[in-house]
Order: sequence, then structure tokens, then C-alpha cells
Amino acid sequence: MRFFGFNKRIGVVGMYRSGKTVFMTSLINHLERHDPDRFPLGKKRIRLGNFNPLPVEDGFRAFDYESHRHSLVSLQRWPTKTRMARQFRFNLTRSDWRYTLMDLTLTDLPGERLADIRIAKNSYESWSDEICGLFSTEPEYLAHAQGYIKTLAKAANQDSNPDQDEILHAYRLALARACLSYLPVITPSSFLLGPQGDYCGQRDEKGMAQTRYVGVDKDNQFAPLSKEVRKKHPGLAGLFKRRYEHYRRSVVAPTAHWLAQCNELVVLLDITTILAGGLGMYHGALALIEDLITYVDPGRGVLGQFASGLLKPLSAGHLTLPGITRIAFVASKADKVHASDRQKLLSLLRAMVQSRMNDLSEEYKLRVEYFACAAVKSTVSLNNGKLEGQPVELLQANSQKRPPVVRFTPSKVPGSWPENWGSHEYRFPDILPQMPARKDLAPPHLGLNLVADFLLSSDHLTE
Ligand SMILES: Nc1nc2c(ncn2[C@@H]2O[C@H](COP(=O)(O)OP(=O)(O)O)[C@@H](O)[C@H]2O)c(=O)[nH]1
Ligand SMILES: [Mg+2]
Repeated sequence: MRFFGFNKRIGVVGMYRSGKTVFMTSLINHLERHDPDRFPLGKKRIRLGNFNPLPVEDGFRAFDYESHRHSLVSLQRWPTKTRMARQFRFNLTRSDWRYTLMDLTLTDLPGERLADIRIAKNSYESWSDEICGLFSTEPEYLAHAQGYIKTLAKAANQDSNPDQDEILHAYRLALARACLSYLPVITPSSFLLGPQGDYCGQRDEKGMAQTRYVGVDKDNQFAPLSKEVRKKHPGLAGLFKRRYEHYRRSVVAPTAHWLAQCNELVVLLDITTILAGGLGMYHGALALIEDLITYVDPGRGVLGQFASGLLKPLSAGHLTLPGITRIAFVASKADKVHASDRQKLLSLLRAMVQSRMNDLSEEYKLRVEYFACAAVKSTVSLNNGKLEGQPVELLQANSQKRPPVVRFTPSKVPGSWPENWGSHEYRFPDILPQMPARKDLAPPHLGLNLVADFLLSSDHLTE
């Protein structure tokens, strides 16, 4: 039989630990072994079939689906941390689109990289002016960046060559402080997430400033220099500019290139962690949404400008402008709150995102939907507001023994975002994954099928 091709490139975007790997693993598993009872799609009991993995595209690393599934099924553990953007490509057919072979690509994209939008759209000089401006005028940044501003002022006033390492260290210290207060503009993002995917796990500013890099690697770091320093020390400015461009080509361009090619995005926001993290973390998540909108909105010209400067040479003259037609915003890990509170997760998600997306969806005919979902449902909700599950904190070090199933009361989800709140006012304990005893079954989930339904629909092919 002949099949018509139908391609969808789906990007899964979210901050570190927002649930991207688990989401992709569970989704792929349900598409691979589709069971219309456990994963109902469409109104007419659609059946999926002919699942067939394909090689990944050039420049991507393969998403290690089998090993992540093994970890869930056989070890009953969450998948280990993934590094780098990972891709999974496969074919699939659906019973309501006869003669259509879907070619689907799922790629995960760390949200931290979106902060590099400022590098994508600026030359080294204008990026420097933007960051130095932010650091010296915005009160919340100023509090962390005073040391850096002073270091620059000293360099501007000295005739001998300034100490490159001192400037870089002062910049890293400013970023570490900003990061510990959840301020969003952490750029270059290599400071948080290295080009090889190594994540900054530290929580002390000195350690972070000593071990992280601002640039492609240790020997290729750069920092923003004020106009005065650039004028006085053109040698240093030229050096940082070359390293900046190297970073732009090797770290920022692939992200922008990949985003420009996506048709659909899944944006995972872990509302439970944002609540538990306090107001600072809320601000960080808002910044992610803003950066994302700036990336995908062709009206803001970012990809347009960026595409002509960077993508054109990369794509041998062919320009692919953003073709995003659908965005699913997903409140992930919904099983960490009580069943009676899940609707509130959705309200909080909408309250954060909706007003920002409305203009965009009208102007560009973007379809935007909101979901609360658990990719691997690992709790049971009881009548008294309690949850039943196996808290990770009860795992004993070096023991293979599973902790007991216990009953606990997670925080209640507020009906709307509070005006202010601190970290640890809300508590939603991490739990171990619960998988069915039957090993060939895909994970139990909450609402993952609704997200899949949205992603696998088409405005052109009708059911
Ligand atoms: N209860 C629950 N926890 C989840 C779920 N998905 C992810 N998690 C938790 O979130 C952690 C990070 O998930 P992961 O997919 O690795 O995040 P990534 O860094 O965005 O890829 C996991 O180790 C789990 O503790 C879920 O569906 N339910
Ligand atoms: Mg991951």
C-alpha cells in the first residue's frame, strides 16, 4: 500500500527537572504500544500502529528511549539525567487517516538555553551594552552585580592591560548570585548548562564561580565589557568578541536552528516546583515564557534577523522560518498534588501564560492549549486529602530496598498565585515511579493522551 508522508517536528521545552525525559519516555511508550483503552485518542477510538524508530537527524544525539524505559520498568527508578538535546524519530500510522504515514520527531530542549536569546539577536558590542545596562540600572541585578561593575570601572581607568581572569571571575560571581536569587538573565547559559549538557548542581556562589564557564569551554570564556573598557582596551574587547562569536555559532545557533524547524512545542512547567521554590522561581519561569515567545514570534523579528545572519550559511542558503502551529503548555507531575487540586494546577498555569499568548495566537493562527498531566502517575489520592506513594526521601542510601508505601498530606494548591510567598511554604514530596507489574504495559498516566491528541492532530487532515 502507498502511504502519504506527514511530518511533525515536536520540541519538548522546559527547565532542568521539569520532566522532559519522563514525558518523552512515557509518550513514546504509549505510541509504541498503543492501547486505546489506556490511552484513548480522538472521538472515534483511533488506533495507532506501525511504530518504527528511525535514525536521528544530523547534529542530534539519539534519545535513549530503551534505557529510560528499562529504568522505569525494571529498576522502578526515574531515568538518569540526560545531557544535550536528544532526539527520537519514528513512523506511525493512525486508523482514521488511511494511507498516511506520520514521520514524527521529538526533541528535548533545555529551557535554560532560551536566555541566550540576547546573544542570538545581538553583536558582542550591543550584547555587552544590554547586560551592562541591566546590571547597572535594574535594582535587583545591581544588588548582585556591584562587584562586577566596580571591576569594569577599574579596568576602564587603568592604562596597563586588565587582568582577563579577574574580569571573568567577577562576571561569574555576579551570575552565580543572580542565579541563586532565581534571576533569569543567566547568559551565556553555559554557566548553568555546559555545551556538553553538564548542569550546575552547586548552590554556593564561590563554588559556582570557580567551576562553571562563561563560554564554550575554559579557554574560551567571555564577559560583557562596557563601552569605556572596550575603547580603552581594544585587544581584550576583540578577544572576547571572537569567543562570543564562537559561542554564538556553536551553542546558540543550533538551538535557534532547531526551534526554527519545529512545528509544535510542548512547554513543560512544573507548577509544584515553582510553588515550592517561592516567588523568585515564579519570576524565573515567567522569564522562560517571555524568552520563548520572543523566539517563536516572527513579528519580533528575532528569528528573522537571526536566520539571515546565522541560519543561512548553516542551511546552505535555505531559510526555514518558524513554522510553529501548535503549542501545548503542560503543568507536569500533576500526580504530586491531590486529585481534588489538579484543576487548580491548570488555573495557575493559565494565569501565568494565557494573557501572554493571546496576541500571538490571534496574529499567527497559533493553536495554544493548556494541560495538567502526569507522564507517570505515581500516587493514589485518598478521600482525606492525603496521597499514597513511595517518597524518594525514604530511600536508604546504598540500599536496593524499596521504601514503604506511606500516606502523606501534600500542600494544598492555592486557587490563584499568591502576591508573595517564600521558598518551602509549599511542599510536594518527590516520589518514586509506580509502574504496572506487567512489564509490557506503558506507564499509568494522567491526561497524557489529551496532550498526544492535540499534538497528533492536523488542521489539514480531518478525522
Ligand atoms: N510524580 C512524578 N514525578 C515526575 C514525573 N515526571 C518527572 N518527575 C520527577 O521529576 C524528575 C525530573 O524529571 P526529568 O524527566 O528527568 O526532567 P528533565 O530534566 O526535564 O528531563 C524525575 O526524576 C522525577 O522525580 C511524573 O509524571 N510524576
Ligand atoms: Mg532530561
